[in-house]
Amino acid sequence: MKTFKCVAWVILFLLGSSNSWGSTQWVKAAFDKDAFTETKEYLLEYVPPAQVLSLARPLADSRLNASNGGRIMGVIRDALNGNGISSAVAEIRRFESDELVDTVVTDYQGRLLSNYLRPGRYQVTVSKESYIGTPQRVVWVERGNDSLSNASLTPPVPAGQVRTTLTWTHETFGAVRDVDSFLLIPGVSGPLGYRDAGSNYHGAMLDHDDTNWVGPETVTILEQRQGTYVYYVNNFSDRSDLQALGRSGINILIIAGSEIIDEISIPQGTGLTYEVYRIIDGEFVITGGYDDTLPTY
Ligand SMILES: [Ca+2]
Repeated sequence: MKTFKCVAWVILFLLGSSNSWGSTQWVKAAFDKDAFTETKEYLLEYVPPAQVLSLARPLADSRLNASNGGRIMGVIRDALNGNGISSAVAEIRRFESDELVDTVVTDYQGRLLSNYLRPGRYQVTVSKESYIGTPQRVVWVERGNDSLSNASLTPPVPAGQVRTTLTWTHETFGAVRDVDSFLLIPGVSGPLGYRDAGSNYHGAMLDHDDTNWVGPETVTILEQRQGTYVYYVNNFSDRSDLQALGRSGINILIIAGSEIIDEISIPQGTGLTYEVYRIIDGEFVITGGYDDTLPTY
């Protein structure tokens, strides 16, 4: 990140006429100093009274704006409690060349917003100290639009445990409001689901149930048993729309120790319930298919 040692004066102007100085918001700032031959534009986060929390980066390409570029936005949350993670770093690279074009730091609520980027395909990775970083995720940027890339981060998983995190998108993209995850456990008739969130259910736990878009929703197998586990997700809140689950941008990470052992996206299709994987006597099998016969209470 390029920094200035001194700034002669700062011009701040709000983005949009409806903004005011009474709340936290993103503002655009122009820095100017005699010693510098050009004026740079930065994004600042402003919290009254006049406290600048973070000074972000120079615009990747100041010729880009809403008329010829698009941005990547998202929220990064802790998989175990759903809280936003501040100061996580998202690196944005061109898909074709792997060139780093933007580096974004999340704000105190875990929100990220890139500079304007040329329309095209990008790879986004997110990292934060003491958490397992995300794998590269492909995001399409379109002219005049903000593309979404939400993610959850988890601390390393204790030895012998397996954690599955689920994130999705929000209403702007036609996503289901409340996606639920379920786990069938060997020798247990009813699945682990939202009814038992936060408690040890036959050696597994639904760490966090999100009911209002984005996620994360997280399941941890605390002690593996012989037999067959079945992990699946369900459209809880948009029951009349059998295509809604498949357009919810659902991303699933399976994590053991400090390794992401698989990443799965739910494809478009018809149904309320999608089976993601099974563990059969300790062996992972990615099954992947819509199956509305699976029990959801
Ligand atoms: Ca849920």
